[in-house]
Amino acid sequence: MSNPILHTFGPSVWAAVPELALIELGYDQDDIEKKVVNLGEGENFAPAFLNINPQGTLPTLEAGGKAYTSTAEVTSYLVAHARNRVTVAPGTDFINIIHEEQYDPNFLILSARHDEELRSRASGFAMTFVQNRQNALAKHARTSQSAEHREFYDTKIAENGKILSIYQSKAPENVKNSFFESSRTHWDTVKAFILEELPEILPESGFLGGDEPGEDDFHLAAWLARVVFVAGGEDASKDGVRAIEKELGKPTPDEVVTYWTAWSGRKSWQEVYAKGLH
Ligand SMILES: N[C@@H](CCC(=O)N[C@@H](CS)C(=O)NCC(=O)O)C(=O)O
Repeated sequence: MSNPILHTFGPSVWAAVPELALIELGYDQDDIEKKVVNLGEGENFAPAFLNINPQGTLPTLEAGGKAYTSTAEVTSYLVAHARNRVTVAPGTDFINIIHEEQYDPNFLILSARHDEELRSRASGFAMTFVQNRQNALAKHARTSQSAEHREFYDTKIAENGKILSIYQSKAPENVKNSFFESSRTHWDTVKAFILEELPEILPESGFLGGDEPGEDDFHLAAWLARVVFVAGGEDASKDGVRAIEKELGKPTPDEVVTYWTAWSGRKSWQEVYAKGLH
């Protein structure tokens, strides 16, 4: 039987979860074939990829004639099929929580809370990303192969197009203001999670899964790395987490610093974030 195929992309937050897991679980490089789907070019919107994962998201894993189409499914497959019977603490309900839309780490990159932040998004990476996605959606939606994904394309073109029109200053004032409002709420929710929820659940040392990272930790590590990155952090090493203070407006909770420090000593973390946080 052919090896499983992991559809992945270096800068993707959620694809980092199975990337961390593969290393922690002792997979060899040739156990899994990797296929890069460039999200920055909207390659995930190609009908051929939607035929595998109708949501068009990464990570996606094809294994044993089945497609695993969410981060949680992909990662639990990898945990269940680890080489040499490496075992880690199994995932808990925490995985569902960290994937709730209110904590979506991807929205942070696109969000804008006021005009100045909007100008910065509209003249930087976010604009290129949103524009490329809209172009790719329009291109693929025109092809005959896209017919069975019509609803997907219509929804995505409308959602992404709304953000594009805000960036291009073409959206009505009320649409722009409600985007500012939802961006503020989103950041406030993420900050409250870091300041109030995480200190309650993080251990005094080590990981949620014990002395070694468990399944929950793979998800939390990638999430936290992304939030720190959006707050302006690049450095994955020991003190890198402190970049989040620009957003928190207060010291990083000790539990979060300790947790980050534990990850920063792992080979998996050092490899996945070798070129900096993302
Ligand atoms: N809830 C999904 C979210 C996955 C997700 O949003 N992945 C991002 C990359 S980090 C993606 O593929 N986005 C593409 C898109 O939304 O167009 C999961 O956990 O698998």
